[in-house]
Amino acid sequence: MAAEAPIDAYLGLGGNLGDVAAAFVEALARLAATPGVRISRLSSVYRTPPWGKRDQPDFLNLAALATTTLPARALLAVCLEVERAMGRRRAERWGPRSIDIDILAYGEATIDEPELKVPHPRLVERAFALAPLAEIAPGLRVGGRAVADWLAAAERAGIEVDPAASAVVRAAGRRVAAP
Ligand code: GSY
Repeated sequence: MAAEAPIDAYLGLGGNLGDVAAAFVEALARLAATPGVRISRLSSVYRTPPWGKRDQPDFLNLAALATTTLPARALLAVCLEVERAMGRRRAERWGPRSIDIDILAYGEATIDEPELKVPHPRLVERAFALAPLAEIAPGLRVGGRAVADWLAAAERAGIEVDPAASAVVRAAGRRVAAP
């Protein structure tokens, strides 16, 4: 079932195993090839210290605007299928992973279901998700506050744009992203 009008959904991609920039490129191409999903904006790629479990490699993170006619649950199923198709490895909670695709926001909807909580429940505490999201949607309101304001209040030590990974994804993004 399609949503009535296109919705601006914001996805957070992250990973810290293998060639993460290449994984982002593949994931974005798979998302963009999905009927009802258009990747219309991409942030830079950020190198970010691991959150939760500290003794693991730095992550790369980016945010993507997916303009979609899919309902939120169908979009979640697409994200999980892309992760599965890419053979995501994740042995432990908060541990290293090759690719992670989270729905950070689905328009301004609030969804609280066992399998899907939107906005992402830990978004406002996670500078690694806020920094890329603020680049493409600074005014997006989450919990009554703009993303840029959440980021300004967040601890963002060690979070930096990765120019090389950003260039790789930006070049590929020109092929998959449709404004
Ligand atoms: O869903 C988030 C996966 N993840 C990350 C991440 O993407 N970036 C950083 N910096 N730390 C993380 N810890 C987990 S779990």
